[in-house]
Amino acid sequence: MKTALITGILGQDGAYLARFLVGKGYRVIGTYRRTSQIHTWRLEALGIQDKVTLECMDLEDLSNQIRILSKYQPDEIYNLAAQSFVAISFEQPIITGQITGMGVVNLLEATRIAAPHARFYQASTSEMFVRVKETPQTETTPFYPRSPYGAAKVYGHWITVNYRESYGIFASTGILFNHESPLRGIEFVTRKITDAVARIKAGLQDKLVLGNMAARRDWGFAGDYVEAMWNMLQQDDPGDYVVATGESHSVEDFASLAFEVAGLGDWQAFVETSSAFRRPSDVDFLIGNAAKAKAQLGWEPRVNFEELVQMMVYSDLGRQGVSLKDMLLSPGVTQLVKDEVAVALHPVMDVSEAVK
Ligand code: NAP
Ligand code: F7E
Repeated sequence: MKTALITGILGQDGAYLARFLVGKGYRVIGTYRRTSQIHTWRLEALGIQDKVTLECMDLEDLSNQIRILSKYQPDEIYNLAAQSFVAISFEQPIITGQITGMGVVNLLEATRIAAPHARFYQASTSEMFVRVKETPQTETTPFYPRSPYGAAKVYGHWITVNYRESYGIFASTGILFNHESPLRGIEFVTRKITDAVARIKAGLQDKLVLGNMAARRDWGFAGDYVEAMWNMLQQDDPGDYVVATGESHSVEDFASLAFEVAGLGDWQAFVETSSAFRRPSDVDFLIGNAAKAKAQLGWEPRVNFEELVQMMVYSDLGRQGVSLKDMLLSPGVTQLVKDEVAVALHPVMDVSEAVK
């Protein structure tokens, strides 16, 4: 049985990756940082909280990491932990650099010292491109980050490449474009929108206030993207891979479709904008070219933009107690969407009749 260690297991990608690896028969060790409360809601939603071993490990503490890697001797290490919210990185640039940047070299050092044969995955990001030099972006597009988060990730990316080239560590990076899900953190724009849409539908809120609605992103489904991470570590050689859908939509497109899916009509009746949600510098337009991942990993996204919006809106409607039966039975809703809604909702609502 192979052992995988996932940092950031309590985050969105950590939970989906853990579900995927448990399904493949791995022993999964998931690490989390110490906070006053361990939030395991994502693992519970995915039904795997008792199928993984949780260990407290902070990306800032090298000695902690050496002890954990020595204890478990993982075959694969997935470094998903980070201060991952771009907006807050402008307010907390130093801690972002320490966790999202220096945290990577800590874990690489721990790997070199305590588990040098482990295969290592680093969560790189499209936020490294930003002031884009080429459209769509590929593995060879030059980086030009425009946030403390993006700058920290560029360091994390290059130090991973450096450990591969200097010490022969099997270290790969996935340059992932935005990926979302019903388990996305509520601070990110997609989930902020779908949560607000559900609350408006349930009569708990009447407005949604957003920032830059013209920003365009290449949005995919997290459940698809974690499979690409695993695939990268199964190759004969390590490498760097862009993972994206190749489609770009604006925040306005996302909001407009979300209100439509919930049957609320015109989004403009509910949405306001405020400079409070604008960033000192933003990313206007990103779109990825995942041709290398397709050719070498055989990876392709299964969930399209409309399905992604649907699964997020329906999950949030269910969380607010709105009946979903008629919506889920409508012919435009695919089985994939129904299945993910059922997963996201099973702790709070049984939608089994509607998803058969
Ligand atoms: P997420 O939901 O924010 O999860 C990140 C996890 O890292 C959280 O569980 C967080 O703990 C943990 N963490 C933060 N600081 C830590 C520290 N000092 N030590 C140990 N753990 C710490 O992010 P995600 O969306 O799953 O993304 C996973 C990774 O992919 C991140 O590295 C992110 O930067 C990167 N990425 C994400 C996207 C995307 O669109 N989702 C795209 C490209 C790259 P708490 O739960 O306690 O906060
Ligand atoms: O913003 C605009 C905002 O915070 C998307 C992280 O997973 O993906 C994520 O970073 C866009 C930006 O994600 C609001 O200005 C408008 O242009 O959802 P977001 P992000 O910054 O793209 C990358 C790939 C990562 O690596 C990151 O870890 O939406 N926007 N109004 C807003 N954004 C937020 N959060 N809130 C608003 O009200």
